[in-house]
Amino acid sequence: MDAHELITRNAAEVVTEEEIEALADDPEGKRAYVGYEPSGVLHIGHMLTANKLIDLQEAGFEVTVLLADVHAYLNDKGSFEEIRHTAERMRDQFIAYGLDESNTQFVLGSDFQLDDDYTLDLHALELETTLARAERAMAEISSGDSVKVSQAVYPLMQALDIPYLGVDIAVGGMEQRKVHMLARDVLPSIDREPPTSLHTPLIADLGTGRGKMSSSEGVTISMEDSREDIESKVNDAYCPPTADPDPTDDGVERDNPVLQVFEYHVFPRFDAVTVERPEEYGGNLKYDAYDDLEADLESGELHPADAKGALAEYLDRLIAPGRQQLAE
Ligand code: IYR
Repeated sequence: MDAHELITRNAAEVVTEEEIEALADDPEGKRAYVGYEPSGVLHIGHMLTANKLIDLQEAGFEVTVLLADVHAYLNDKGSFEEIRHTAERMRDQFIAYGLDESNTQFVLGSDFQLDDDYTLDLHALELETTLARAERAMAEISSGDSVKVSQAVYPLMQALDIPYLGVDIAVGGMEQRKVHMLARDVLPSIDREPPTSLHTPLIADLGTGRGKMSSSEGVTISMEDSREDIESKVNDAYCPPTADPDPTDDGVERDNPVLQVFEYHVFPRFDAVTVERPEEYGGNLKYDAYDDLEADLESGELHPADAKGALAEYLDRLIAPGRQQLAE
């Protein structure tokens, strides 16, 4: 797979395509980053952007993981002390998950976000941005219903992180896109380049196929799940045998989260996937590419129960190093 394919595979959006092409032409020494609010335990949502960082490392990029402690604090995720503690645990889990340690720089937000220059640049961005724009940027990120001043500062700090970390690409889930668009608009006002960004898709809730999977609501998979936890969550997952025939009772279209997890988590990390089946049901199936598995599920050749069995097995392999590390 060439650098451009590695960089863009499974991305929901890149901004802009021309900028990504230029980076793909010469990835050596370029740097990409994702920021994570340290809260709770590493889960499948974090793992999706981590997969993209692994792709970027393979393409020749260097990687920064921002453990955004100040952002977590501004987003009401606990005391500074608790957040710091979680950040340390997350760092170890990212390495266990498969980020190349020799090529990953972990940075705590508070290591640079409290410096004088950063603070003054932040105030300059505050002057450039309306409250309404900041609020819109935070629509899919902020916790809690009422808008606090801290949530208006948050996206401006996220924008400023990009030049301060000296990165060439900002990576995030689609819920981060409005912050990155804000960054493109406001950073030139302080003589900084508009940043290039790459967004990963949002995966539906495992249990219902609706909305997006997160640690706070619905069913998710975390780096602390036991094999039994994974098996039972995957077993109960929404997985219609064919493409959703009709939008459901409430008119909200559903995705197939089992297929999504195969596409965005399993195939990027394994060369091939074997679905084990007893001989009497046709024997094992081996897939080199996601599309073939999807086609078989939709044609009925592959039964959802067999697909789920394989999914639990591969998820368990991805998560086992994190679980083991936790036990140490
Ligand atoms: N907004 C992210 C956390 C975050 C991301 C980046 I990229 C930053 O520079 C700072 C914070 C979240 O929702 O987890």
